[in-house]
Amino acid sequence: TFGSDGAKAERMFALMDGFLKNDSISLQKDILRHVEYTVARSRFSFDDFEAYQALAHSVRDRLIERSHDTQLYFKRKDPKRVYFLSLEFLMGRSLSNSVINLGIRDQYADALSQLGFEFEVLAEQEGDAALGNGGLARLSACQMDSMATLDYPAWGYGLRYEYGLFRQVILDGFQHEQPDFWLNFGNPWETERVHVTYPVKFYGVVEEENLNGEKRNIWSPGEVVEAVAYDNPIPGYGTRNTITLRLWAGKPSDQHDMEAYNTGDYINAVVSRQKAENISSVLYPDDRSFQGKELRLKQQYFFVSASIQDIIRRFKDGHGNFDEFPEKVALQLNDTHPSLAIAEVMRVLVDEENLGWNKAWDIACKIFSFTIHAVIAEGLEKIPVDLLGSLLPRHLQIIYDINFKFVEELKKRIGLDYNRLSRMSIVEEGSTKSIRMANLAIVCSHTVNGVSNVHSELLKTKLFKDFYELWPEKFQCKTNGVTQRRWIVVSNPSLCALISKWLGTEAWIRDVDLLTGLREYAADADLQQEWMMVKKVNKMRLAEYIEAMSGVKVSLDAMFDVQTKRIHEYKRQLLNILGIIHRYDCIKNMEKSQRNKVVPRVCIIGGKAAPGYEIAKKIIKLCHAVAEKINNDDDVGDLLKLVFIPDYNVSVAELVIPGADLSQHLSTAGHEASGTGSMKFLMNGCLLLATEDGSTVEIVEEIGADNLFLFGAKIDEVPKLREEGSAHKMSLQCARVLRMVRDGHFGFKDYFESLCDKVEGNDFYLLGSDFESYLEAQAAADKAFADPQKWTQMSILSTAGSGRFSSDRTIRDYAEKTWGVEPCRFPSDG
Ligand code: Z15
Repeated sequence: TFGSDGAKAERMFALMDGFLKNDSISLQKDILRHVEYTVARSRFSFDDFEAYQALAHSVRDRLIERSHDTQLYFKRKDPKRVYFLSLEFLMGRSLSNSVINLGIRDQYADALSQLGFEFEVLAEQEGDAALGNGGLARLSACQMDSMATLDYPAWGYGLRYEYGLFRQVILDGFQHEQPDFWLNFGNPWETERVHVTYPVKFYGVVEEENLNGEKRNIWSPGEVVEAVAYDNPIPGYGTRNTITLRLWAGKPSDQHDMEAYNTGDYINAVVSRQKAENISSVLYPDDRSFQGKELRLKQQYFFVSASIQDIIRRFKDGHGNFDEFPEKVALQLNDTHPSLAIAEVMRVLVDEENLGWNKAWDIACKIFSFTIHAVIAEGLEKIPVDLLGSLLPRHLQIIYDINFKFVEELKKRIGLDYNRLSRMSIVEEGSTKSIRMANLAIVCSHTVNGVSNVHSELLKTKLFKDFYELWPEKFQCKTNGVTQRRWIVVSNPSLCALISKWLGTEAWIRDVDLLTGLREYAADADLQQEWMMVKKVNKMRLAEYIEAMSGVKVSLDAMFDVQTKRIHEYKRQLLNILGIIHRYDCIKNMEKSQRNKVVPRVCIIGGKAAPGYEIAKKIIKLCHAVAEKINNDDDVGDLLKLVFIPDYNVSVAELVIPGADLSQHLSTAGHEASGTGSMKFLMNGCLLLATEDGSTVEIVEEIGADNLFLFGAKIDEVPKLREEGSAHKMSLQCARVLRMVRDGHFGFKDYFESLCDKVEGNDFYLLGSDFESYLEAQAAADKAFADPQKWTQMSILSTAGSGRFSSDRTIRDYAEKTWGVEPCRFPSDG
């Protein structure tokens, strides 16, 4: 197989030492070699950060080895591959996750301790890769872990932002944003692929040409930017398979702006080359609000175009005929953000591969599937036609053509129902004519899915009712899940050990349904004792962190009550804060002799507000103002503390979630598509206090309504409550706490006025009407916490019932029912 190069290949093979070894001495040698030659420090003098870098590079070597094996194996077997396209991936740290998935964490820990280092301490040196905002982005990361672990021949594709999600800094209780220049000290996990580059074109004009009697559309771009691949290995657990997350960065192209050089404007030409790098420079920090900005559209097309070129190149390497394309390629669109991929595939197949429209469309319709994360129509992306037409003139034409043919077809199916036709059209007419990206994605995808049962139903009955009636068979549900590798094994090692001990196996790390085995011991006094100990240890870690961050000392006997997620009105952090004010008010007004009956609480809130989201920023300030008052009130002491954890991100979550007793998921029913934070808390034996929204409905099915604290209006009650208006349904208690805020009890009364107005005005998110029920659920939680046996049993049953919420289940479901891909496992698990 080496042809004339056989001799050369043999020689090279003889020079290889075989696979890297994982015994203590080999690991130590490797780490020190990297200290000396990669980090370029003397092995007699290096600090923790340099030790981390060397350590990471030694892990990277092992990952690269496995990636090579995996890719060669995939190439030989040539299975159908799935390509997961997402503009956001929240990977967090990689070190611990990698060594655990490689199965060599303990070996590394031993090797390091002999060198005088502690693995955990070095792991803390790593910064987060925060190339995403919130739930959608962390979901992508969890799903990558599951695709690798389940041996699917999968690739992730995204954008290599130089600035990840902003760092949140709190000054005087106000959020400030600081840039996250995360590549500052290098990124040991990625590999730059200097020859995996593609030109990506923008602007310019399209001209129709007549080539031998055939009409062809020729796009002459006005700007070309080069996309360079950066590969990030994703190791599976309990398998040698290691797949790739390929992220694209913008680099100036030699074709970039030839004109400028020719006209002698050398300096400006060089400066303008720099602009190419801007495309991938910064992540948009807005969770679910689109703005129609040109740079954002450029980012979307840039990563889509490079990915499609890469996928087609891989296909052509071994296949000559595009008829086979749908048997070899599945493309998953993570929300509408990558949906220009549809127009791009059509452009390549029609304009460059000359397949003809009908054949190209037939192929496109067989390869795409589409996940919707949005809940409300306002959350859907609409691209102004002017913007699209200037940036991507040929794509706009293609989308018009797709729409023309779709609408013609639709007329045949439903007749001339113009209202419905205009609702379903990909093109929205109106003051600003625009492209409805979700409609485009639905028209072309063979499968469209929501992310929880209730969300999927909502898509069928409300948001995309017209499409559901036309194509009922396209609509599926794929309830989200999270990976137990990161959210138990990496982040909660003590719980991990305890579970394995009681189940007598570690098999649940790959086969999470085995967790149900804990149910039979839920009432066992010994397990309960050990379970409480684990929680205590995790609370201790969290308490230390809280003290270091905020100076507040908290009692380990208190219930640790956590709400951490992006700040959004619909997530109702404000309801939580109003509840805390109420609790404070009750303690203040209580007879001193009664205070020993109060269940002590540490209320923990964390999350980022989008930089332009004023109300969310006010909520953060209110939280700090209330905390200031409560935490310094000697009357209250340990009975109530409120702390805001700044800069909530993946690695902070890994610390906070295992230490939580109770977690709150307060979205107004019908607004949270799924929610994935709740699943992480559930896995860690944390009890939920929640509305019956998104995936919570399914959590109740798994663990039973008596193992969590539900409250509030149900999804179908919400519209009626809104109609009724607010005046009569606001509870007295709610009015009272709002009064306190308005009266300046916590200072800044003018600043908080608009928050109070919202609740006392039309109260769209129904804080007023849910308040009483919320307080009842809180009281039930207090009561349960006062009975440690009962609480611990509920906690064990939460973990035991969390199996359904593993991303392994979700991914297997996608693979079998949506993508039609099968596992392709490298033989040997070494
Ligand atoms: C995002 O994080 C989510 C939805 C969106 O439309 C955007 Cl733009 C970002 C979240 C949902 O709000 C959350 O309920 C869901 O669990 C998550 O996506 C993953 O599906």
